[in-house]
Amino acid sequence: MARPDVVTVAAGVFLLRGFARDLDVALLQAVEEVTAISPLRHSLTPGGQAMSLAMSNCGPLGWVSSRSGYRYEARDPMTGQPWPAMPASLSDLALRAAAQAGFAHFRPDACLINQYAPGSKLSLHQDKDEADFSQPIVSVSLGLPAVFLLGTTQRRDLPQRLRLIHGDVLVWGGPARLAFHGVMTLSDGAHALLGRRRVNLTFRKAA
Ligand code: MD3
Ligand code: FE
Repeated sequence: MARPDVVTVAAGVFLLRGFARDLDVALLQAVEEVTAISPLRHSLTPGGQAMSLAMSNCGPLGWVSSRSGYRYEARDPMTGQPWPAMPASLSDLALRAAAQAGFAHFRPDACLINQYAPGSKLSLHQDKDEADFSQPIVSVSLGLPAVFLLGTTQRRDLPQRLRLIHGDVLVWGGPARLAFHGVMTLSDGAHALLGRRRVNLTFRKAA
């Protein structure tokens, strides 16, 4: 039975409204420290297109996209150096959010930072580059609101829409771990702290 402040959006998908809001300044500062070392960049898809969103990573492993495919790497291909360490403020938040949603002892080894400018989007996909699908994923939304698309494990099923705002945290696992999902084209706007962008932190146990 989920906690009263956890909304079950679908089987295995838990919404923690505003869970990260009080931490926003510290989270943004942590993101800035990471991206000063491993800058946000528009990676290429295997098809050779630059992604509309800009990404970086912190932690032992980072998710990388290039002409040769998708994979986790211990080093940033842009700098040749290991990814910056995951700040404790980030890993603690992910651990607490996962526990609140019923997933005890979540120790992410990868934090993907996605930055969306107005006009950026993320097409419907599954997260399946990780070793153990019994591990949940934690997603933290900061800045401009976004509409998430929440599908099922079958691409043909019509996804439901979910509006996420600054400070919202989504945890999914179990039957939803391999659900198709995406982010609709970001509308223009200005957020008081982040300005004209949305930043999403995705915490995963990749290895
Ligand atoms: C999965 N990023 O980088 S997770 C990704 O907003 C990615 O940038 C999202 O998907 C982003 O791979 C954050 C979005 C998400 C939302 C709901 C889901 C994934 C979901 C529901 C079920 C399964
Ligand atoms: Fe994803």
